[in-house]
Amino acid sequence: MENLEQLVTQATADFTAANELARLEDVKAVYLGKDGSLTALLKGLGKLPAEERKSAGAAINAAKTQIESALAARREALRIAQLAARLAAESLDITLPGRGSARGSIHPVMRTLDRIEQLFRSIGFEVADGPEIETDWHNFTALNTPANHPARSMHDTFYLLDDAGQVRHDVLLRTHTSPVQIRSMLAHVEKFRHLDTMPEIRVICTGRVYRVDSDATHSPMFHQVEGLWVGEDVSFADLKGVVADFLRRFFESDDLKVRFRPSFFPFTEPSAEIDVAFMSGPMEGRWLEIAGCGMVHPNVLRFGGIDPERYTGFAFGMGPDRLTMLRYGINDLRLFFDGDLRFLSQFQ
Ligand code: 2U9
Repeated sequence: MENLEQLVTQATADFTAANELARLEDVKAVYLGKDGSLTALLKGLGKLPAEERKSAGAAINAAKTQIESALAARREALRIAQLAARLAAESLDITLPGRGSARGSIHPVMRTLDRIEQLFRSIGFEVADGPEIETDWHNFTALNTPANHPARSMHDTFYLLDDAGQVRHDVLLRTHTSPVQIRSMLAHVEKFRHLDTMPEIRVICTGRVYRVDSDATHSPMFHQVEGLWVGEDVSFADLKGVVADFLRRFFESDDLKVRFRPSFFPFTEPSAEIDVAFMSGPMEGRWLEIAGCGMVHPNVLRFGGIDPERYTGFAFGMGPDRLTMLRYGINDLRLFFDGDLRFLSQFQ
């Protein structure tokens, strides 16, 4: 019996000495485990004379109960201590001031697009948009781009794949916003089919376009703005006036020089490249290529459902990414697409 009391005392002391739950489980095995001392005592009962067995069994079981409750008490104490330590370590100071939420800002290229749309709306243009996944017909055929033209190759254009992973040559990521103009012409003609003379088309479209190209000055996704004006007496002189006036207003520079250099595009004839020169500032006196333009090719008018014998039109296209770089003095196109807040937050 004395042994049993000692055992209980020793077990309780050992439990108290265990400072972690894992250690406590090890100590428990020493007393209550398969090879533990209490288990051994219980097993030894069979060897006792029958008259001693009952009282010895009762005493061992009483000791076992005491050890088990000492273990449970220690377990609970350790659990509470552990919880207290966690609460202390992970405590929140709810009196600290909040971090606040940062204000977002409009992306510089989107600012340019908004500004361009606003300037053209002010002279009676509508703003149209259309799908970024286009048909080969709307993107190339209707724009008078011949079947063997390099722009149609997979080196230059992203084509979509079919379910079997094969390239589909009839669906692509639009390479310019021109298909939106084709859609605008077709919709306009349809809308005014009942009239003898259709009202003028004056439309610009802005949006994302895609080409297989990537370096410091080319991104596989970039933005375009295109304009189209079709009517009965629309001339190259109108084109020059509209574009030069737009550029002077866009750059807020009345003395901006604008020149038109002959060029070639499949969708316009005649065609021109547009250059500008600033009369002051860091770019003073340097001619910079800024846009392209021309009179809409008769084939393109026809694809748009318009009679080229009766109507003429001009079109122009420009890159708002480049316009934004010039307006804000940005030298690397990739800054627009990196998502670096140190750059973007300068346009609050
Ligand atoms: C239709 C008919 C004609 C749009 C045009 C250009 C010339 C041009 C470039 C400027 C910078 C593309 O982003 S860029 O590299 N664009 O030079 N775009 S004429 O001509 C059209 C459009 C639609 C129906």
